[in-house]
Amino acid sequence: MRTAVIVLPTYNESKNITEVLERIFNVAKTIDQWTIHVLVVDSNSPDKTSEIVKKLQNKYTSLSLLITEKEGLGQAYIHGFSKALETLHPYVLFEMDADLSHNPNDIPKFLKKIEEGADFVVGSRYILGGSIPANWGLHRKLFSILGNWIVRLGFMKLSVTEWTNGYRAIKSWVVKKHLDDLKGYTGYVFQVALLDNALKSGAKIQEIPVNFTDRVKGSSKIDSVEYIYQTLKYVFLNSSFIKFAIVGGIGFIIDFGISYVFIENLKIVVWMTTIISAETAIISNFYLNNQWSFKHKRLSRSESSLLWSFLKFNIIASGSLIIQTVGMSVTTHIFGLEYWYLYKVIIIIFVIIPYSYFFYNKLVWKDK
Ligand SMILES: Nc1nc2c(ncn2[C@@H]2O[C@H](COP(=O)(O)OP(=O)(O)OP(=O)(O)O)[C@@H](O)[C@H]2O)c(=O)[nH]1
Ligand SMILES: [Mg+2]
Repeated sequence: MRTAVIVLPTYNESKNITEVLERIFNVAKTIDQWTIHVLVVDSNSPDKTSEIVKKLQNKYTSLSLLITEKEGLGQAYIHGFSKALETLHPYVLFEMDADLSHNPNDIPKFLKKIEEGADFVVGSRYILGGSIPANWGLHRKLFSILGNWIVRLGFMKLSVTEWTNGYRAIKSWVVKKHLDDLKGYTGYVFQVALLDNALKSGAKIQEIPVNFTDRVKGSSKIDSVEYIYQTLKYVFLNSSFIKFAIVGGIGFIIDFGISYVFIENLKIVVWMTTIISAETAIISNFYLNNQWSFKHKRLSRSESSLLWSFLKFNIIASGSLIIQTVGMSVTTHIFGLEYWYLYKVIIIIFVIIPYSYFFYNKLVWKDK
């Protein structure tokens, strides 16, 4: 029988811990094919959550406790995952809040997805059937919805609707592979970092709908301002899409710079200038994207297909040029020349960038 370990981080959850454990173990009784074990990771809660857990260990044999320093949610998960992997050899690790916001009755649905082949199951509040609490105030709703959209767009990974909710089932190999990379993410941003790492390593992600209920007892530990800052910082530093856009910007400067010097100072003919400047920008874009934007899918030098990939890159880039030429001709023909720069910016942002990002991912730096 396979083992699933539910890692339950707690900080001052003395009012919730008894009920959440009771509900988890009640559900566990109904699951035949899996052994369910719970590991509570308590960050030395002043309200003595750990004392309650110790007493409950007499009642539940599959209940472990790890007491850590108070270093944030991410650190609690890192310690909990490490301990679970070392001592319990699970096939699957669960993340779950201890404040009853996550319904233990959903556990079998997560396991079913794992059985069907998923590596990483996300409990999503934003797919059909999922929900955030109706009684949340407008700012809390906006904070949650917009936050998730910013991450989705920042990574240009629209297929994953939920980045921040910590109700997940993850195969052990995924966690093992990334535990060292995640050590720097001590707070709630750990959740975004773990999912991003899993996606980059080619883990198969599946979502199931979950209804998130507001905590009734105890208080929230989240520091919203710090959380927003850490999340935006993470997305900015780790998004292939943002890096790809920056590389495109560098390419533009190279193209423009060479054209300027060649035409203005060296008096070289325009057609030759354009070939040299555009191709230099393409080479720079290819190199920087390979080394930086798509480094998790980097094409190795020894690969005989490197040249072929570069050729495909050139074809896609030529496509951009054609789209831009046609787009500019059409828009200026219809609306006149007055605002040509506006049309150019719109075409680049809404057509060229998505087009090239899509095809580079599909044809050059293919998803694993
Ligand atoms: N071990 C440990 N657990 C933590 C820490 N911070 C938060 N938690 C736990 O992580 C889970 C989620 O934290 P919450 O404060 O409920 O955060 P939230 O769910 O985003 O916000 P609310 O539900 O509105 O309170 C809860 O079980 C907390 O007890 C920490 O530093 N250490
Ligand atoms: Mg909560």
